[in-house]
Amino acid sequence: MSNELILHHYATSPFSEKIRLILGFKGVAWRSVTVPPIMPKPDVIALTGGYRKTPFLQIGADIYCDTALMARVIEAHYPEPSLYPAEISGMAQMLAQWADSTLFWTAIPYTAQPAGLAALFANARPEALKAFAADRAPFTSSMVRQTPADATMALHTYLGWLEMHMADERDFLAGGQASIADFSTAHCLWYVHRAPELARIFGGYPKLRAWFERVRAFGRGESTPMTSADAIDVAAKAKQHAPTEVQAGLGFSRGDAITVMPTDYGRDPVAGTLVGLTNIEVVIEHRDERAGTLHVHFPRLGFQIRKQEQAT
Ligand SMILES: N[C@@H](CCC(=O)N[C@@H](CS)C(=O)NCC(=O)O)C(=O)O
Repeated sequence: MSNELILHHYATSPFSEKIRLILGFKGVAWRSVTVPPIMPKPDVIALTGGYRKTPFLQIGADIYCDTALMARVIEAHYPEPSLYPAEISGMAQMLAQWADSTLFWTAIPYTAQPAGLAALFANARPEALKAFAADRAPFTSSMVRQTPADATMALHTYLGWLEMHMADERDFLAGGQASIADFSTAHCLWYVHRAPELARIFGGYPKLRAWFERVRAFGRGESTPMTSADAIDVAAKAKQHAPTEVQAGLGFSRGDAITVMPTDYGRDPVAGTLVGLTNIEVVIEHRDERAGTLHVHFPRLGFQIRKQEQAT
């Protein structure tokens, strides 16, 4: 079926865990394509046109990059239960943005301490570890990495804030109902949890621990494996794309040759022809020999758009 959700991800990726838990929350069946955690990723690039981050979502010949947009797309296809309940949606999205950036970039360096690396890469060969480090160095070169001391202090601070926030016995972070805030926060803590020695940091935060178990209980939905070659074939055989619009007054016109680039890290510009632009998403058309004509969607927020002649 060409409208099935195909998640391109790998098991140890925290942002992938965010989407897997959302699919569990929604009770959705999905197809699972495992992507390489480091470059080269020829089948990923064939579909995304150059975006290398993990995960991304494919529906036919539409490719959705970045979990902020993927969550919205999943919500549009499966509205219930909502990730954005009306009365808490503003707070939930602000919390989610904080978690996906600040909390995530505290959990990662906290877990990169020797005890964390020993647990997370227990079965990795030394060459694989070296290749991973070499891959991630340029990927995060635009950032100041926290030292273990910085990250431990910051993580304690943030866990303390979250614990205080739950002092009113709320079940979920933005209120009585689950929302996007819970999934954005949970994937960061999930990553730390995978390193048992470092996960002891959660000991002093009982309400947060109980909340984490509530979110984990949503599960990950029902998935069936698919090869990347089959996913490319699905794209090539798709007959149409999701409808898009280029709204007036947003600085660009349909057909412009543009690049789209994340503004935080992994700043690889993706080039294509503009086919969709709103305050929510920017969509480019990209052609690939194997996958055919794809529409690659990015969130507007957190991405820079430039006309190709301006891009350097
Ligand atoms: N803002 C992105 C962040 C995604 C991200 O940083 N993913 C990590 C893995 S969890 C990544 O791409 N690592 C490098 C890679 O997989 O090639 C999102 O929400 O999807």
